[in-house]
Amino acid sequence: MTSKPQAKYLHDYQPPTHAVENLSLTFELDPQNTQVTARFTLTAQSGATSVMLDGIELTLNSVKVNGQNHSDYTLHDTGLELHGLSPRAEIEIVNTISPGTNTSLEGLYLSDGAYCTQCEAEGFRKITYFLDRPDVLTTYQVKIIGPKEMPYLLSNGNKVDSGELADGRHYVCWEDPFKKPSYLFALVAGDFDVLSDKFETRSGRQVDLQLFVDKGNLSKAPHAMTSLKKAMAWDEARFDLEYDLDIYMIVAVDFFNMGAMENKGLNVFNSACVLANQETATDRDFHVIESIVGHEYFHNWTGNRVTCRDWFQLSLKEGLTVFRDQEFSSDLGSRALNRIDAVNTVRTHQFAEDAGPMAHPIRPQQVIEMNNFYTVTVYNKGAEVIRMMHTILGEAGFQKGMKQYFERHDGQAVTCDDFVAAMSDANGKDLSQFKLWYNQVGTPKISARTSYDAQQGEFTLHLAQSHADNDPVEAPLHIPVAIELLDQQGQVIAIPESTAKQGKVIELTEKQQSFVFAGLKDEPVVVLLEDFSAPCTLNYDHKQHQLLHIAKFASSDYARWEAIQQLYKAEIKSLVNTQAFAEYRLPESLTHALSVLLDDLSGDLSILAEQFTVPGFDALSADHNPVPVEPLHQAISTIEYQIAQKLKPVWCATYEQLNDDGSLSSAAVATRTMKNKCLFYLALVSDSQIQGWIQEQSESHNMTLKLGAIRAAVNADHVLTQLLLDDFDKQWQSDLLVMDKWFALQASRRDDNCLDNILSLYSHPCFDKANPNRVRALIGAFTRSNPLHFHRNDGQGYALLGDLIAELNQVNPQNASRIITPLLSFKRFDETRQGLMKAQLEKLARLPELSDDLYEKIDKALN
Ligand code: B3K
Ligand code: ZN
Repeated sequence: MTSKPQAKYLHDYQPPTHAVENLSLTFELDPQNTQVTARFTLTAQSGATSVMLDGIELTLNSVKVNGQNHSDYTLHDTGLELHGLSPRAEIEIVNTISPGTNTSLEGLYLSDGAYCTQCEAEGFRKITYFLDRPDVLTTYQVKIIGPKEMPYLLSNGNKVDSGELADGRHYVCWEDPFKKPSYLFALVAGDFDVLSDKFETRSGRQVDLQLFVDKGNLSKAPHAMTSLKKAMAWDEARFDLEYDLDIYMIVAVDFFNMGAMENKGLNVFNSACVLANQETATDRDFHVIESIVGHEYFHNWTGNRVTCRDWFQLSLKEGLTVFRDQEFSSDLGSRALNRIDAVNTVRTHQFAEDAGPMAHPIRPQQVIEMNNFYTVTVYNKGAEVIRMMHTILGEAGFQKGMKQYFERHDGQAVTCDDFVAAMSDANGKDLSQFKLWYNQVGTPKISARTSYDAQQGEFTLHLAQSHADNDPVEAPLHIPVAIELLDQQGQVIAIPESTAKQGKVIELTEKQQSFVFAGLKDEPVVVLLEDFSAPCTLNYDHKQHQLLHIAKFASSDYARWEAIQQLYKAEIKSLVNTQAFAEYRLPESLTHALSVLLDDLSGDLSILAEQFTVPGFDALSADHNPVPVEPLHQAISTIEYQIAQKLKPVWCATYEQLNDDGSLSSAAVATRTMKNKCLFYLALVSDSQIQGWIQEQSESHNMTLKLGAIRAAVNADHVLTQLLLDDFDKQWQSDLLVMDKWFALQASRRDDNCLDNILSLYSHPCFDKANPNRVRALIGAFTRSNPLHFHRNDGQGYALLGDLIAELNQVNPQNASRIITPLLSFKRFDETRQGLMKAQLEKLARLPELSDDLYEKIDKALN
């Protein structure tokens, strides 16, 4: 029986016993038997004579210290402990690894025959014995020896040598002049098509840009390259940050556990986050690619030049870099749309994490498996925390803080406290209360009450904040609350700077606080938590007429969208209560407001489409305890049907008017978004004309339109569904990334045959359980977009997921651990479902070789 995995604690942090001077690595590549030779000099920091080098699943061949064979060591399961070291010791270690059998996609592995690495967080220890921790920084020299069939042998930094070897192999040497931690190391070897370009930095340096893709995919590479150049220019313009090496490489591989990895000078990307042309990728894919390419590039400063002292500080680089990529997307595209997107992610997924067994602060205090903490909390709530600082300090103040941060910490491994200190010192602003955001757990709640004194013309806003039950922090948080006051005519009422910064932002710092607005003629309508200025839930009894007023008059697209969301939510909630689905009619006031929106197609059609997006099952389920699975689903469907039916003539007329020019301009993208929205509703009330539209649009050469049509059919369980899916399958079997869209569509089908269909797709020629993209497409889509079948009360949906997790436990622990999430929150469901979900978790808990990744989550959920 193996021992229980042990947690590591932030409060146990100890600085490293040794510093490392230059690491030289030689790789002799072989699928089963890659030899790694590591040479480095250790300098003891505090008189230590032993060092513990991390290493797992390695075969040790030899150890030398100061040129002599060294046998004074202890080999542990998790590392190599060298004893009897002089204060300065030259180490040489030779070990072997087997990339060809490494299915965990961590360390060195093969993706479709190409070698690649993934080291963050702790994958370097699967390559060689080393101080695999982010606060040990050193320069790297890498020599890669490989077969000639692999013309590209890549690593970080600059290429300094290459040549042929007598045995028919060849080699390439790389040097990275910037000190880096081991998690930023990368190696790639294979045969690729390459897209090359150049970027001239603001100071006039020429940077070579190279994008490596699987053979035959060159036509899908230009968008990622353009995105990279945009990101480089944007970081100079907005953050005054320039690229530092002479070369920047991106490699796309299909076997990858996440989106991408910011290895210094050599990013490795999931092919899904690189490859796109309009025939194979949707407008959404194009957007996501741009933002991820940006995100990884921005890490070069926020993450690589200044890195994390320890993994508990992950949000230092991730929260900040997500904030930066969100700003990039917002500056390049629509700010409101990007905000809506970010807010949806936080409210749907992060709030759920906050309310479940894996709830943790953005700076976790304890961790068993670090890979489990690349979460929506660390990333997206982390970005909200950075955004709040930006809101409090303003753009100029925030930039001053960033400058201070780089001046102090370039080349260092630091903490979240260091970041906040830089912000605070640069602005002379006390952020000590603000720092509580790094410790608090769960979603804070703001309750608002208002009163109006007609005689005095005074409007008072009473705010109270409270913590979630699972929050160890009790003291009040420093919360920026953005507001807007609208008069009866819909005009924005100016708020003096003394009450609200920039006329908008009030700072809530106490448990309860009241804010008075004087000199008013009538009672205003108040917009609260405008732009989602803090990651909190808001409790305020907005009346329907007030929400309609906001939806019509608020100055921001975001606030108008939010008001409509609240209106939908209120309808759904009351429908879940009454369950009078058959008799339900959309209220006239709401129907009218919606049809008025559709009258004007001259604005941003993407935002218009968002206004017609009814909140989904996952977003709404948080409002109920237990989650009323069937009624909630039926309530959403009923509202959607009503929107379709009551506005059918308007949807038809709108659909017929909309024509995009086939480009990727934001106007064309918006037109396609709106066209798809029309078809989504129209499919629910189909007639022969609409059927014709669906058929015709499904034949489009533009993937956004094609998929929009098929999705509409699948959602409506339209008669065309099977036919369209079969055609798609026939057309796209040679393109796995496109087939992922098809798998996701299949997984969202709600007909009775749904589960058998998913099981049969496991043997589809394009499906492969070892590939995270395929699993995410089929199973991720099933658990996310098919609540009715996933939460079937016969437990078969849970069993389908449980069985797959059991299979993946050993194959790919990270992926298994990612897809288990929906089972963890069993407490939110009725007793029957709770029992069934728990049974799956208990079954998994009994697996003979349960990975640490799964252990941590299951243990937290069950105990
Ligand atoms: N830093 C990587 C994620 C690493 C995940 C390790 N399990 C990508 C990113 O956030 O940019
Ligand atoms: Zn990142």
